[in-house]
Amino acid sequence: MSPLLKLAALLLPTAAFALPSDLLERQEGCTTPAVGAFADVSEKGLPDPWKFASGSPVATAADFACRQAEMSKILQQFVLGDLPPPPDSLTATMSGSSMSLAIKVGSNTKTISVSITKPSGGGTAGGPALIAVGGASIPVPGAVGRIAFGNDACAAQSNPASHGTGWFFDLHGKTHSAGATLAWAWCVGRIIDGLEQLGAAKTGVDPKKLAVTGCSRNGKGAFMVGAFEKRIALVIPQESGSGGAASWRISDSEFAKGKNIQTAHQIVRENAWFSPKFTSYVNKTDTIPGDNHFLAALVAPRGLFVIENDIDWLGPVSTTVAMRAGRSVYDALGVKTNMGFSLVGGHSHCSFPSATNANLLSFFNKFLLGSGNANDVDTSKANVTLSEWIGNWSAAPRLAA
Ligand code: MCU
Repeated sequence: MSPLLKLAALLLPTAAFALPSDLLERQEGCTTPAVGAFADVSEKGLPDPWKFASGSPVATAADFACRQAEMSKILQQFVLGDLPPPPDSLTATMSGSSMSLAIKVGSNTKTISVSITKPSGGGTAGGPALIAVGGASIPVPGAVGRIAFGNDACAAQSNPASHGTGWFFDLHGKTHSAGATLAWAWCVGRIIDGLEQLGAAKTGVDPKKLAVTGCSRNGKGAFMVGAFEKRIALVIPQESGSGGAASWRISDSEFAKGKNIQTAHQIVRENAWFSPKFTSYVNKTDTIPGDNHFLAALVAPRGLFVIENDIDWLGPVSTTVAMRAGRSVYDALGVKTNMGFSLVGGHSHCSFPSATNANLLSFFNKFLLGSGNANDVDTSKANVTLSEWIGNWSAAPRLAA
């Protein structure tokens, strides 16, 4: 912790938390435990978004913003690894359709280039654009530009041993705790820094009108980018399954029932998507004081359209429960339709079903193109009992987003 944060923590009231002051951080107007300071729990159900780790209730919109800071840190501590602060310096230049970013962290430097297809008709104010994590497999309205994010170059996803490879790790060190999906969120943040620095007249893009998408492993990434990078207006994770829209706990429960479903204990043996810190929790996911409905709660109240499939491996029951739990958070914020959950099966992995076109378009229209309302979307036919998983939550407050 920086000396300034330490001083702030010392000066702030700590009564709500039974933690030593050096384990508290002042952030976004809140005093929250630091990453590393959260205790293990023993919770079969999904952790309650309406209760702080200290046990205090989340009663106001300001409380919820603070709980979001906690949820972010919990996921970092147990699953994702640490999200570093912005770099020490970043210099962006534009040449044709290519944006170059010279980035410095400590004594490490890296220059990367990003390809931008400018939106049509944006004028000097710029237009909306979709950041595609490794590519997009959804229909995109013509007026929306494209930004290609080469996520594998930022943090590799070949196998568990590829942790530490990529320009994120060149800047932060090979042993940095971030798993690939969180590293991608940091790298996308640098693309947005570049867009902001250059301005719409040069890039053609309005940085306040950004969406992110990706499918499957890159859908996990799109969800993480949206959850940890607040400058994204619309988040569209597609068929992210385990580690994305699915809940670790519910996937374990489905596995115990004999389903062919991806679990935490399998996923860390397959790839480097999550932090090495996660490994000690993959056989006891009920001790983590968070789960993946927190991802939706972190995107809230911004636009979120979660696309899933009925493929067993992705966990249709798990994604349906976790994302309905997420929608209940949006509901409490008075913006239920800002989040849609679309599980339409009967098609191959990452092929977009045309039956979903109109619902997806309603999200582009509302959050990027400024017209109309998002449709009220919950299309899953999975047979689930939400109360089994969130029945122990405190009564949701009514908060204005
Ligand atoms: C759903 O995303 C992954 C899945 O987590 C992996 O287990 C599997 O190997 O690959 C999926 C994927 O990325 O497919 C393209």
